[in-house]
Amino acid sequence: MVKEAEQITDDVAELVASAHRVAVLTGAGISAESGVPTFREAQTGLWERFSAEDLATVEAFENDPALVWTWYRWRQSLIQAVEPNPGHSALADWQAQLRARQGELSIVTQNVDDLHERAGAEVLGHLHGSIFTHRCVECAEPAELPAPQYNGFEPPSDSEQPPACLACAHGVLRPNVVWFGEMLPAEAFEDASAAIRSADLVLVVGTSGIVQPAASLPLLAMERRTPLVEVNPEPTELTEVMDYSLRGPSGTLLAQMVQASR
Ligand code: BJW
Repeated sequence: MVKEAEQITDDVAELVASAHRVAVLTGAGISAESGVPTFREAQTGLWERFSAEDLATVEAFENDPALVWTWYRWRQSLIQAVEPNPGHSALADWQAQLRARQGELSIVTQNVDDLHERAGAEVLGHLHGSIFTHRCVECAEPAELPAPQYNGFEPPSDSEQPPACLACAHGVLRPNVVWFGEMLPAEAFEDASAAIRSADLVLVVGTSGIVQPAASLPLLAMERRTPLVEVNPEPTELTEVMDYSLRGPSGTLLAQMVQASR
């Protein structure tokens, strides 16, 4: 039976206060309060006829490289234009506190942004890659690019072609993200599994729990009956396996949790 609450309850405060090894899986919702759209929101501008799921595929990039490339370059500029929010900061503070007591808080994120890092946290793994690095579709050679010249707050009216790879001259560049149908980085997935298996508290923050295999990671907590706590304003695909579901924005609820951990 899931216990739902709009603020942290005494039960959750006790779990937080006694936890020494915490594992946190984050999704797009933790960056929503910074102004980064989640994946279930309608797209705007050049992409208004497409869902994020239509665009985040190899097929979409092969069919219309400029459309998909520009989507990523524009999202990169948006992420660079926004700041971490109190949810990112709370996790960074809690991680620092636990480390000072020889504990650990491991952050595993599905997000391709760098807002956890910019809040001062160390991220154990980016399961779906990073929007800031690029590689050739043919030879996989990494490539350095200048920052995109878009205004992150207004989608551009024209698309641009992805640049050619200078290393092999056959392929074009793509973002180092994981599209549907592609494998997740093995090391990040294994590290995430190990962190969840060895945690004494697992938090699932701001994810719809729709996208596999990341959405199955929290289930590993059930092997040792480790308490599972969800932080999300809405019910998700994972709600029924949770011990507690806190219904509200992560900026508010994670700040309450870090207070309770002191
Ligand atoms: C707030 C908030 C606030 C709002 N505070 N919260 C098993 C069954 C069925 C299908 C599959 C399966 N296994 C694999 C698949 C296929 C597929 C899949 O999962 N499909 C589903 C659609 C069903 N998975 C894959 O293809 C994966 N690869 C794979 O499995 O490889 C093995 C394989 C290879 C070949 C053949 C077969 C298997 C790869 C998945 C890659 C996902 N990539 C993306 C794009 C990354 C690049 C980019 O950013 O563009 O990752 S898709 C997108 O979804 C992105 C996200 O990381 C990911 C998860 O989304 P997330 O974070 O949950 O966001 P939202 O928007 O869904 O939810 C936001 C939440 O925030 C909501 O709940 C809000 O309520 C909440 N919220 N405000 C807190 N203030």
